[in-house]
Amino acid sequence: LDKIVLQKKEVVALSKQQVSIAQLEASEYFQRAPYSLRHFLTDPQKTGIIAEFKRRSPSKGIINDKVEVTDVTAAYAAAGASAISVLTDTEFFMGKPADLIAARGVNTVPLLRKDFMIDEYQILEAKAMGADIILLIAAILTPDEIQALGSLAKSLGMSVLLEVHSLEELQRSINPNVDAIGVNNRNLADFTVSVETSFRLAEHIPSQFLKVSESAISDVETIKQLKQAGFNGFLIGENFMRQEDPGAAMREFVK
Ligand code: IGP
Repeated sequence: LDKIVLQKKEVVALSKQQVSIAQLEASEYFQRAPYSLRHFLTDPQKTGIIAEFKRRSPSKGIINDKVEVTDVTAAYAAAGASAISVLTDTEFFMGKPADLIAARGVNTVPLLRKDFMIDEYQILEAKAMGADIILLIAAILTPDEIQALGSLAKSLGMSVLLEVHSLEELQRSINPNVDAIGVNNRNLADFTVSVETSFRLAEHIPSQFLKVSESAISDVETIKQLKQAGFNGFLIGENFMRQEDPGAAMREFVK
């Protein structure tokens, strides 16, 4: 994680030199009113699934580098995704801002900019890319940073997903700018996974926040149990992406 944050600081510094805030604010998507994560996650016509486009991960290496972001995300939405997550990190996940921009062009569901947000500039970038939701990872941010980044995102009309992996992270990081708490079943420090993490933390999440369970979800039975535990959202990446046709995999999964 330290390595990712250091690399991210370099990327942000470079981007700031290349694209001014005025340029971000002038971009086509910056003025659009974002879709609400809450609205789509609580829509009974949708699945609650936040389907992810992820070509590679540090833990698994290449997952799928043969598919197009527009095809896959449009198929996810058609299969009932409540939202779509697109990795924009290049170094570790083989994603790019252009992937999110392309996904925006073909989708009318909320899009999550899945990246390691450490600077307010990245929130403005996310808005310019057409994102509706930003991710704040408690493991790499201080409570003050989470508050400030969340407050900027809210002022832009975006939804905020706060990712936690432990009770301690949850309690120190939670604040009113957050819309949804994402319990990451994957420990980002050692990559071990356990859905128990979600069941353990569920009762500690105050009811005004949406509850999202993230990572290592591969069967419908788990989703049923998570729903019973009060979860509204289910972030699924690899289970779909490792298939030749991720959209068809999601269709099969929800039918
Ligand atoms: C998806 P999975 O196991 O379904 O592919 O997990 C998502 O939760 C995972 O990609 C993720 C992630 C992150 C990636 C969760 N938090 C933070 C990058 C950064």
